[in-house]
Amino acid sequence: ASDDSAVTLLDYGAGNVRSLRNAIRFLGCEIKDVQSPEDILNAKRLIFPGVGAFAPAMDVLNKKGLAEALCAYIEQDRPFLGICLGLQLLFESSEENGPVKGLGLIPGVVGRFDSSNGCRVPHIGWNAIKVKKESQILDDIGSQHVYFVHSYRAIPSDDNKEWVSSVCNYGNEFIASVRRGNVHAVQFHPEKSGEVGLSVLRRFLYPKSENAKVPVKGKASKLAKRVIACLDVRANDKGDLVVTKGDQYDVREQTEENEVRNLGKPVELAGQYYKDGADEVSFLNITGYRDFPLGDLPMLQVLQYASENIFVPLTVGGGIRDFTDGNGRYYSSLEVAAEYFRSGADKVSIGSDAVYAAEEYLKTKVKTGKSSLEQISRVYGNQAVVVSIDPRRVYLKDPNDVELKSVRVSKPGPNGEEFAWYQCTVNGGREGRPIGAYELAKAVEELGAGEILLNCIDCDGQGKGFDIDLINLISDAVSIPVIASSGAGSAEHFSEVFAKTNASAALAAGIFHRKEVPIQSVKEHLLKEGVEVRLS
Ligand code: 1PR
Repeated sequence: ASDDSAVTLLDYGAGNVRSLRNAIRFLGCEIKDVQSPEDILNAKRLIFPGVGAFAPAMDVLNKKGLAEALCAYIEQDRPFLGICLGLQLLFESSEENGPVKGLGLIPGVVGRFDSSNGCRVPHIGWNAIKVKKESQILDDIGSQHVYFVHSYRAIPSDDNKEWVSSVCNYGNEFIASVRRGNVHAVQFHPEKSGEVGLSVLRRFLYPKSENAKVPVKGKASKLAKRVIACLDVRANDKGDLVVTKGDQYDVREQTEENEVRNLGKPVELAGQYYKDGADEVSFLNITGYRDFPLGDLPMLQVLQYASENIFVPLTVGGGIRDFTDGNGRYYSSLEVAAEYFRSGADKVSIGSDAVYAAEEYLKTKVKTGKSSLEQISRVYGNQAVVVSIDPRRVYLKDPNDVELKSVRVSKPGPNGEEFAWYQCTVNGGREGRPIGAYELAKAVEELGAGEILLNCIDCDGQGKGFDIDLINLISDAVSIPVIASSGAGSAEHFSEVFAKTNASAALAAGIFHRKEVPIQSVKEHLLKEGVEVRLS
């Protein structure tokens, strides 16, 4: 690519910007990284993806002299695109661990979403936005949904109205984008917003190729319910990484050879799900609990290849914990997560290690800050950390038989039991632990989880529908988003889970792998049932 197609990226090293790099390269641009304030002043086009928290970001900008260069660049009305925190930093200040002073270019204070009005925080997922004025990069966005992930937001006011180019609704109205001349910033993630997001980036990167036109007017939508495709990945007996799928977590065929069930190649299948309209794709490295994932390079390669062509969020789980390898080299869970992020993950998912951390926390009532969950959440933000729960139903005749939270089940157990508690397991469901899914969910929320992936071993692979009792128990217990998982057998199961519970997303594996129900038909069914969904 010629120098003309180069874009300057201000990556101050606080987290994962691989997704954005992938998207820029996919669109044919070369990337120059900012090393010094001069690089900002010499940029032809500058993209500023904010990651991490407000205060440390401002700190780095100030210490490296970048804040001043950034303000000068913007004051000169040169082509600029801020993303997420890259929008928030333009404001006067933020309440995030603050008040903390921002760059002060736009009047207003960035505040936290209010979870007291029933909105789950972080705000994670897809909304349509309302374009307020001709804004060039958003001109063909119309009522298509874009992907947000944040806990803080700026709100429109008389003082900043000359800047506000679009707004969105989550509890209250907040600023989805700003624009003045050549300076743009968006609260959503264009690099994770599928084709529509790529088109926003393209309009910024190639302004001349797009004729100015009258914006397609859309209106802000409710947060869409997400449909997530999940790929359980492991090596088969020949050593090839395959997408597998269990019945109640047993992934071996019921044949004489007892081989690992093989449902396809991870990169191919994930790419297909992106094209089919999955709102997110998750990879679970299901033998991560016993095989160290950094030794498992193919898994990192899967992630690298998949992320080059998938422009919706990618979550990766399996094996996130502290580890000492055969040579005595110690790896912290933070290093494992960092490697996943570097390879293209937008979020990581922690299973077993979160159970141990929650047990410890409930026992001591002390947050040590040392668990993988706490450390990763502190460095990358809680929106980047999912806790995956693998509970198994334990029926009870009398709810007083256990001290853990139980529920009255909608279908009685095999011996007519009317109650059950949900026991957490570790190591791929192999070991039951003395903690319930309810207790775990509340504890991990306090320890810094941003989202819960709620499986159910009893329902996994059965195609009989999600465990509504369990999903209600957990989604009512926490104020972070809950992803319902395990048991989807038809499009109706998705509308059922959204009608009967407050789940923010529903995940399925088997029906998608076996091509029984296409993702698109799940979306169309949900739309027919009046559920807000993103259609790609
Ligand atoms: O404990 O941090 O190493 O993480 C291991 C991760 O791997 C956990 O997230 C755990 O859920 C997952 N895992 C471990 N063993 C298995 C297994 O199946 N043997 N898979 C496993 C979990 C459940 C879902 C599945 C849904 C939907 N699989 O991922 O995709 O149940 O399936 P369905 O739609 O076909 O019913 P750690």
